[in-house]
Amino acid sequence: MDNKKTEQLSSFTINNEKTAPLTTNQGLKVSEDEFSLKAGLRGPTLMEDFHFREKMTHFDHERIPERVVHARGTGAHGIFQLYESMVEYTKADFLTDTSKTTPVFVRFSTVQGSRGSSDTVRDVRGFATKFYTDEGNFDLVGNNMPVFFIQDAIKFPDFVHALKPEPHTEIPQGASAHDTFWDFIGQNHESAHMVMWAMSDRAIPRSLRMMEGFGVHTFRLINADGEAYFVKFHWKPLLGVHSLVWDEAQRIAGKNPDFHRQDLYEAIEKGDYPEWELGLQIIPEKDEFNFDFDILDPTKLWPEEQVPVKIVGKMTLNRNVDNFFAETEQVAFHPGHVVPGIDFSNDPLLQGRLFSYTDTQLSRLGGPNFHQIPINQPVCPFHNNQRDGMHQMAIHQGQTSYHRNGLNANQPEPAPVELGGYESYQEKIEGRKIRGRSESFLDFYSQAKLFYNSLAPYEQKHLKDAFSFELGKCKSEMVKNNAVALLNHIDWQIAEEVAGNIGAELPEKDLEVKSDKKSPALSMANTVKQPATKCTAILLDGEPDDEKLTHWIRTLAQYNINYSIVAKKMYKISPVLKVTDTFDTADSSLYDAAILVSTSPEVEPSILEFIETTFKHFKPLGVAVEDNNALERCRVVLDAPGVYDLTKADITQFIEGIAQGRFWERTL
Ligand code: HDE
Repeated sequence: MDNKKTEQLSSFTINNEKTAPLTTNQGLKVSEDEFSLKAGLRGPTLMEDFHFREKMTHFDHERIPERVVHARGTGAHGIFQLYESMVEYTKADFLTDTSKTTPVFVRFSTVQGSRGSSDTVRDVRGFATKFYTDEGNFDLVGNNMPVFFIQDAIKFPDFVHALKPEPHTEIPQGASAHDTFWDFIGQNHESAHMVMWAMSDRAIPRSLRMMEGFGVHTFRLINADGEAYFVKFHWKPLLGVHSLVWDEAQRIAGKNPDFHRQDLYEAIEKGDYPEWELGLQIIPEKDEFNFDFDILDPTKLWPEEQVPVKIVGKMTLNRNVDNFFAETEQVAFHPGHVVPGIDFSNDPLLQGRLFSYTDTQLSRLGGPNFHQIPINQPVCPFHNNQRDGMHQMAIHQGQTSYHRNGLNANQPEPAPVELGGYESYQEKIEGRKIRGRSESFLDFYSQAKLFYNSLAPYEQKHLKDAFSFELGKCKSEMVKNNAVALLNHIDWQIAEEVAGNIGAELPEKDLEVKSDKKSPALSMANTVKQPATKCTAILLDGEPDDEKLTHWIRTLAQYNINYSIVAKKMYKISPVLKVTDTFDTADSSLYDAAILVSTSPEVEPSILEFIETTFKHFKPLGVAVEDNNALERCRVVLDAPGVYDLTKADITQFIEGIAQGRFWERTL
């Protein structure tokens, strides 16, 4: 189990649940904490009030700078278990010893918005994992999309400035639907592939538990004989990959901005531990140039049909944090945190990241000792001659703090490679010092087309709608026309449709890349479909039939489906059944499905919108109503796919509908 990390985290805990006197930070017991020291009961507060000053000074400094990007996030602890040894490819201990269980901490995030922004905005999701291995921390700092917007790290500040709220207005929050972002995209066609992912349903995940993760860059694995392989890392969720629909995502952003964070927290509290399998795509060094793309280019993926994903282990998130700030906010990831057997490639985006992540912590976490914060400490011992600095927590003992010392027998001493010392891969490098881009990085459109070709028709429609929405929010004609011009290199039909929707110039024909290649793994249409851990609302209008309701609830529970009983007011239906939400507090967007039970001759008007949006968002709907006309008023078609008349159909048919998730074939 992850005991080592758990023990380490609890080594400096202060538990307010224990009975203890209130003291100052110097340990002085405080006798009065509600009134400041004054000259007379109605007089001015005195400077002398050291307790007031200490309390207020600490409060004034409670916030630290949020992350420049990925500020909005949530995290959890867990474990990683290897299925089979990867000794053929790597000497990394946690990837070769199947008897080991490695503690992990994962932080999921959005990219654009600030710390308080909504969870369900259209954005890339960060998926950063810290493996606390016995050989040191390995951080897999990835995203839920397999490619990135730019090819060279030097463009990252420009890209992020364009993506973030615009500098003159600080608008918009948590959205890329604005001029500077699309201006950047129109001017930088290397973003073509990634912007297709960002406009796809992948950018509005149903749950953090239902997203894939990707290391994005090409890394290296090195085995004990010093042989190297190129590798890409994948996380595959056991619950499948599922998304929201755009209208629903926008509603949730208002109804429950903490939707994803709450979903993850509650699933873990309930024991529905989310799981992902770790997959590796491996290319032997000799095959480096055998592909029609450059494997060092971070705007390219390796199609799974060409380079299969080898499933090697499983990660389970099984413990929520005790304190959000101490753990989730202070965790510091870094793609440069590697262990023996894992090394870098020359991907110019990765190379730049290797600088940025330590640098950013200096201002965010206030100095060079952030590795001493409990969440960041490795579980194996760490010793070196680094000393002092802001917030030094350790008391280093002894006289020497320099390497090659005689006074302390040269301790701590570098470890030879045979004893686990890290050795960089001795790649042969030749070349001229040059600022430039390799020609092999210049095909911007083929994989964008591959992605589009691989999507199901409804996914393609959502993608075109997303482009039309985002560009429709832009004000500059030039920005819109340039973005359409980029789309036109990928697919004329997308460009034409989007141009028509947003009033942009109609693009010239025949500039698109010609290819009908597909990679089925890129579509979410064939993902795992199952009902467990989803959530249904049961709407009560009038007195329900207790027996039937109990039967439904028991069956839902058998399939591990969550439910809320929703009515006009909260009340106890029976000793075991309780209404937990009202028509005011609940909203259809917060559920995967709904059942309407109406025993009154006319359905309560406040439910109508709930039912209408459930249907409009393609979700399963069970109905047991007296007044079928009411359904028509909600624009629900009773014989439409995914609508179940529960006066006739069995609840298990509705549950199959929950497993299916969405009924895209419904037309309004
Ligand atoms: Fe990051 N990125 N990034 N990034 N990134 C940060 O580090 C950066 C990139 C990713 O939950 C920052 O601690 C540069 C790709 C995640 O704490 C910063 C470049 C991928 C997280 C930074 C990239 C990522 C970050 C901000 C281009 C997917 C959140 C605060 C060269 C593979 C980690 C921080 C967490 C965070 C720099 C591009 C993923 C500023 C310079 C590509 C998941 O250092």
